[in-house]
This record gives sequence, structure tokens and C-alpha cells, in this order.
Amino acid sequence: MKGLDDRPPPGPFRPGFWRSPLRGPWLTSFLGSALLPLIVVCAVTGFLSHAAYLPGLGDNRVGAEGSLDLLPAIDWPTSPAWLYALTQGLHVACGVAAIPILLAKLWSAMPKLFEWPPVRSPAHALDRISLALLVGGSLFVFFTGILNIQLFYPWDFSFVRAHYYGAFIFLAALVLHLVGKLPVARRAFRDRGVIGPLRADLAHTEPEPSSAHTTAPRSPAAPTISRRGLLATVGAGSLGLFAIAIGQVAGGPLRPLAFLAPRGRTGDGPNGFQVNKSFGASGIDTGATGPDWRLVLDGPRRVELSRHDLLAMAQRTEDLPIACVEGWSTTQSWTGVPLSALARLAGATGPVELTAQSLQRAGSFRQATLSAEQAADPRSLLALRVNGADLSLDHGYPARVIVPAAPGVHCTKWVGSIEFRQASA
Ligand SMILES: Nc1nc2c(c(=O)[nH]1)N[C@H]1C(S)=C(S)[C@@H](COP(=O)(O)O)O[C@H]1N2
Ligand SMILES: [Mo]
Repeated sequence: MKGLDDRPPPGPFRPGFWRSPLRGPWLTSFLGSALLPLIVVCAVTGFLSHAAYLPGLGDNRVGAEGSLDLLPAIDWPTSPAWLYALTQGLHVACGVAAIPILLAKLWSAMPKLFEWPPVRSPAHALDRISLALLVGGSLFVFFTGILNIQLFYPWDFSFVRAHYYGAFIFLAALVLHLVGKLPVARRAFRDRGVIGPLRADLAHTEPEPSSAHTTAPRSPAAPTISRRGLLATVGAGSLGLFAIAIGQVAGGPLRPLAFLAPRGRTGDGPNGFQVNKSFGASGIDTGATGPDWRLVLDGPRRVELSRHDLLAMAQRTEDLPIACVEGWSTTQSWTGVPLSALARLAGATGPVELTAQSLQRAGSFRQATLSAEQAADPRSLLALRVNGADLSLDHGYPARVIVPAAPGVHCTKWVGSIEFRQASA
């Protein structure tokens, strides 16, 4: 008889505790293979979003001054205009679609979390630490992401920074995990076939062979669902979530599918599209946007313009999307004065960066910096009108910035002043 000390504690640490006949290396490998492409899309588009926020320009960077930028800055282009709508729409839709697969995979690998003895060797210890970082990291990035797009912030750390650094921990653990598990998956797919177990209906659902250190059960119960039944349920959940998330980006007939999106239309008419921060929430005094409002241009020359002055300048109309980091986007027809014309009016020559400052006194996003390329693009506007009507207060009246391909956060509303600076490049 074994000594008492060798016996696992009762409950989930006992090998006989886990009885689902569906669990095993094949199921976990299959779910992992389905999850991986979604994670790759999320990682690539996530880092692109970081680049689009222009970390090289202080005011838009991920962290506070002096925080770590783990990736080199790249110049975010202004074409095609829907670039950020696409990359961030994919980021959010693939992230949301990954959740059912992630949960199913955690369920399938659950016995691994209760291995006994907890550490068998130094290699096993490393394996378990990387597993803890993988499970913790994946839950952290996916759930902070979901809560963020639902506009729920039950924490007091910076979401952007935590999600960004969390992603590095998660991806590093994932690489270690892949290196370790690739042989396991190859063996499972070789022995059972990549889709072999999907052919079995409930009556023919057999447990995978159990041996030490696999998740296949020692004493399997009778199946209550086939593997294909389980995977069809998970897959339908994943596809359904993808569809309702992509409706926020695709718009048109797909838009009503996004019924769980917290930012809906705000009624009909030219200004009836999503609002991020409403005028009411901005804390701006209504008087400040009235006839006395002046736009201050701060460059080699200081210029003050009324809305009337701006409307008397040459107007340009562009169809451009607002594309929010939350994954929604909406293309509207904006009319106003090109930012490059305002730069010239302020006496700027050559490439200039600019910072647009809102009338807003408090809160994030009340100013944004644009690169020289963004400021020079003739489609970058200080918009005064949208879809043929004056901007509504909620969409930034008297004037707002709109820039092709940039994240919505660069499109400052209720602009009070624009500062132009010689670009360093
Ligand atoms: N002054 C100000 N401008 C702002 C914001 C803000 O909070 N304050 N939010 C930004 C963000 S994050 C987005 S996505 C867009 C949304 O524009 P919309 O509300 O007109 O759709 O406005 C941007 N401009
Ligand atoms: Mo946004």
C-alpha cells in the first residue's frame, strides 16, 4: 500500500474525479488548433492598434510618460481610409469569437490544473508555471477586452496598458505552450485523425485511451453528448458571437445583428449614428459652443476664426469612418475645412504635426496629436457638417477633427484650438 503522503488530496486531485469521456489529447488539440488562428489575428491587430495610436507622438501613447513601449513605432498610414475599421473590427470580432473556444479548451484541460504531485521535476515545475501564465494571461486579456467593449471598468488600472502588457505575458506563455504541446497534438491527430472522432455519433463515442499525464479519464462515465455535438455547440456559439460583433463594423443589413453592442444608433436623421462621449457627459458649458465660439490656430501665426469664417472657406466633403478601438465603426459623409488649409492659415510651411484641443476640461481623449502625414492628407478635415446637416452637439458641434484610417480617438470633438508644430522628420 502506498504511504498516505503519496495519495492526492480528495476531490479534483484524485485521477478518478474527472470522468467526462470526451476529454483527452485529441479534443484539447482540436480546440487549440481552432483557437490559434483567432489568437494570431487578435495579436497582430492588437499590435497594429498600438501602432495606430501613434506611440511615437507623446499624447497618444499607451502608457503615461516614460512607460515602456515594447514595440518600435511605425508610421500609421492614412490609406485605405477603412484600415483601422478593418483591423480593429477583426480584433474585437475574433476576440469575442474566441471566448467559447477558450472556455471549452480550459474545460477540456481542467484535470491538468489539479495534477498531483504538484511538481514532479524542475522541467515539470517550469511547465506548470507557464501553464499558470497561459491560463491567467488568456483569461485576463480576453475578459478585460470584453469588459472594455461593454464599457464596464470594474478596476482602477489603465485598461490599455494592462491589456497590452498582459498580451505579452500571455503570448510568451503561449509560445512555450506550443513548443511543448506540438508533439502531443501531432500524435493525437496521427492516431485519431484530424477529424476522425467527429464521425462518431453518441452511441459510438468512446473515451480516448488513458495513460499517466493525459487528460483522458481513468474511469470514464458514459457519454451524454458526442464530441461532434460538443464541438458543434462551441462552434455555433463562436460563429454567432462573430456575426453579432462584425455587424458593428460591416454596417448595412448586418448592423441590426449587433444587438448586444452598447453603442447603438441615436435616432434617425443625419446625426443618427453612434456617440462615444455625449455632449452632456463632456462637461462642456453650452455657452462655450454658441456664437461666441472661436477656433484658435496656434502656429507661426495666431489666428482666431468663427464658425462663420470657417464656413466661408473652401469646403471639402469626404466619406470617412469613425472607427473606435471598441470595435465599432460607422462611415459618414463629413464636410469642412482641410486641416492642411488651416495649417497654411496659421503660417505653417513644410511638414507639421498638430495637436487638436477640445473645449472639454476633464476626462481622457480631450486632445489628440496627428502625425505630419495625417495633418497633410487633403481628406483630413475639421468637419463642420455631417451628411448635409450641421454637426449635432453630440458629434462635436461647432467643429470636430476627422482623419482617414485613424482610430476614432484621434477625431477630437468640440475643438477649441489647434496647435501646429514643425515636424521633426
Ligand atoms: N473631446 C472629445 N473628443 C472625442 C472623444 C472624447 O471623449 N472627447 N472621444 C473620441 C473617441 S474614443 C471616438 S471613438 C470618437 C467618437 O465619435 P462620435 O461620438 O461622433 O461617434 O470621438 C473621439 N473624440
Ligand atoms: Mo473610441
